[in-house]
Amino acid sequence: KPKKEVKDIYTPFWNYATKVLESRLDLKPYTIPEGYEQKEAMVGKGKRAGIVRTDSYAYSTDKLRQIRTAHVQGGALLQVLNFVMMPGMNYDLPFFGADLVTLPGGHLIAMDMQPLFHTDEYRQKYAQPLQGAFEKHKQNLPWGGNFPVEAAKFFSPIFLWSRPKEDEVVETHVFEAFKDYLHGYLDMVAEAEPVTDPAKLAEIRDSQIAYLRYRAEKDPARGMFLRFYGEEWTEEYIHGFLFDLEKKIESGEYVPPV
Ligand code: DBV
Repeated sequence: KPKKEVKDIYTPFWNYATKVLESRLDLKPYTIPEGYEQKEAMVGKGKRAGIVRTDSYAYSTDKLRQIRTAHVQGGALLQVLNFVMMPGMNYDLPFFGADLVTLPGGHLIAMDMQPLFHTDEYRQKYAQPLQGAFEKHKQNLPWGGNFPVEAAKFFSPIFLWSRPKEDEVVETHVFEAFKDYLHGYLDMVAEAEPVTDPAKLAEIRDSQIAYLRYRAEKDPARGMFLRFYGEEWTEEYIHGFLFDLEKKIESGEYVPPV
């Protein structure tokens, strides 16, 4: 007897994002390490067995050092769209981050413009423009409750964090919020002017590195990737692709402006 049909929840999100990125940005290719563009593994036993597939996508632009997505498709077991945009170090832009996760028990939704600095001026520049969207969407996406305390310093005042139970909430309210946040972020990118002050550039560099180091070290997907694909693949995927800034600096492939 065939298994109950499981919806593919996040493909429409990524298809939408791809269209928007293509139409609003001048995209350049971004090399994904060989063997990491797509990965599959058989997971589970007997009737619960299934394939978990992870597809990776990446671009860059003049202002965005790396735009990248990991799309995990494991049917009823797990679905994830983790989509992050990382500005070049000569911009004080926040990071765009969407972590859309579907587990057997429900959904886990995180969307934010993760700030480099915690000043009123910075919030005015990069959170305020989306305050209205945040207020609107949080009515449909109530606060999802406890999350790691050490992560708090990386969030903005417009952090959407919710744990909806129903697929329908993801397909409607989460999708609408995703569209608003994506366009809101690209509006900020369009307006961003390069920073030239060496002291400011040094602050941006330190903040970007601290953030991405945290994300790599505390990646909540590490356990799952280890189980599916093994240690070697997982660590290379996390440090060599998902949060690759430090490796790119070490190898000289990315040269910070100071
Ligand atoms: N999270 C990632 C990447 C993923 C990913 C690269 C490619 O950063 C998936 C996959 N996140 C993922 C999975 C889980 C979570 C959970 C599979 C579930 C883990 C589990 O339950 O076993 C937001 N994501 C989480 C959690 C938080 C976030 C707070 C709960 C983890 C916990 O309670 O410890 N991710 C976190 C965050 C951003 C983000 C703050 C910023 C927008 O992307």
